[in-house]
Amino acid sequence: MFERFKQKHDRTPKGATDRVPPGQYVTEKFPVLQYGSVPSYQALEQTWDLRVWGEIESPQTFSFAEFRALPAITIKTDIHCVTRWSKLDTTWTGVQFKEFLKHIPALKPSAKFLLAHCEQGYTANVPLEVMEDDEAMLAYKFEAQELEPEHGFPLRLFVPHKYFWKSAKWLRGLEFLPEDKLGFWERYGYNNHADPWQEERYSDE
Ligand SMILES: Nc1nc2c(c(=O)[nH]1)N[C@H]1C(S)=C(S)[C@@H](COP(=O)(O)O)O[C@H]1N2
Ligand SMILES: [Mo]
Repeated sequence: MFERFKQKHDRTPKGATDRVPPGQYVTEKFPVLQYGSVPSYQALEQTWDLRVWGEIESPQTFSFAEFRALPAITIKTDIHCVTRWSKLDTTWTGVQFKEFLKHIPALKPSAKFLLAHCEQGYTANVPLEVMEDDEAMLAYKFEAQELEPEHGFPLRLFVPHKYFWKSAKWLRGLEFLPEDKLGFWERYGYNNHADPWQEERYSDE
């Protein structure tokens, strides 16, 4: 019994157990996971933009340059994938979601949920309440480098307090909704709340 406990915990860096949610193991690697293929872009100013619409005074579109001109922050935090890997002390740069809201038309009082729209139709839903978190952001750098294409270049949602599928890669749109609407994995049986500390992995749990 003790041996099994020890083996399990030996894979975790010293002092980090309180940072590893139940059922997760720590990896130094950065696994790549997605449904579909990795998009590639030629000239971002022509081929990429970010649209915001829904429960907002008027829709808005950011070009690549406009988006990158927004004030950015860098944070260090841990990420947790539902496939059981966690990665500690990852550094991300981007626009904090709370800050982003200051640069778009006012949300209507009816705006309660966010649906992220990505290339190839991938979606992920998050309550706006969760996006108010200090660490929730629209991220474009990992460890001070531009995101790799397979990790979401040129922009991904970043919601580290939820399982990582909510951190939608290749972001193209943000839709503000009055009611929750399930995203891609949420429709396929994953838990809508997706809190790693509660082990909310699947919807029937
Ligand atoms: N657009 C898009 N974003 C996505 C996915 C996807 O299939 N498409 N997969 C999600 C899942 S299941 C995980 S675990 C993380 C993985 O991010 P990574 O490949 O950078 O580790 O991306 C999430 N974002
Ligand atoms: Mo995932």
